[in-house]
Amino acid sequence: MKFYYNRLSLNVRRVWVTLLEKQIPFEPTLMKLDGDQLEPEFTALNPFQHIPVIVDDGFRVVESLAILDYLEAKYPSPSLMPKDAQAIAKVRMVEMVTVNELLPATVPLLKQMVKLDVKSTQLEAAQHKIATVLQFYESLLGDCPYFAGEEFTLAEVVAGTLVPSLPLFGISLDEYSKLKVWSEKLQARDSWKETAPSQDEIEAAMPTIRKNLEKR
Ligand SMILES: N[C@@H](CCC(=O)N[C@@H](CS)C(=O)NCC(=O)O)C(=O)O
Repeated sequence: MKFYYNRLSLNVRRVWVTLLEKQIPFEPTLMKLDGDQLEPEFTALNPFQHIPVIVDDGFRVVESLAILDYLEAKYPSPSLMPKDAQAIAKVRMVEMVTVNELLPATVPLLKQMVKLDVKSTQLEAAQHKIATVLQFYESLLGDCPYFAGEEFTLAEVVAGTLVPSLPLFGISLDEYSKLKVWSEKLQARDSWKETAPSQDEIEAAMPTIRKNLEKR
């Protein structure tokens, strides 16, 4: 299994954590996002010039959520997707809300962090959206340890590789007590520790992050 990755990419980290949780052996290819993604050889693999990409037995998969579904189907043990209809719906809701609501809402905060111009109305809208998502997660957790109940699933992998980073953008989790416990528990797992970027790595990547954000 070839895995095209970068330690600072949130879209990559959910795939990386899944590979580790499922103990799937893989061959990592580090991609520097200041140009490696534009090389013809990589563009042939992913015409959208994005990571993550995996190539398994010659079969190429792009789009992180599609990769997670592929890994779950091909390497079903340990299972990270429940069988019960409501539990499946909860996992998919959390995945999609993370990718479609929470992740885009972090962009204005990231821009502010790297000192790019952002309108205060955009910042307020982003903060409001993030609060709505966190409240949604908090009520979905209810009294269960994980989103779909007693079992750790892909919902944890997808939301749990973003939510613990929110304090870096100035968003406190203090108001969301259940989510905070959940987040701390995930960060104690070996797969989270192994894939967490260090402060030095974050600082070294800042110029590239800034350049990529200027385009958005
Ligand atoms: N929807 C895609 C998004 C992938 C994506 O945007 N990856 C970023 C890294 S987090 C990337 O490759 N950026 C390089 C670029 O835009 O040039 C997925 O979930 O895999």
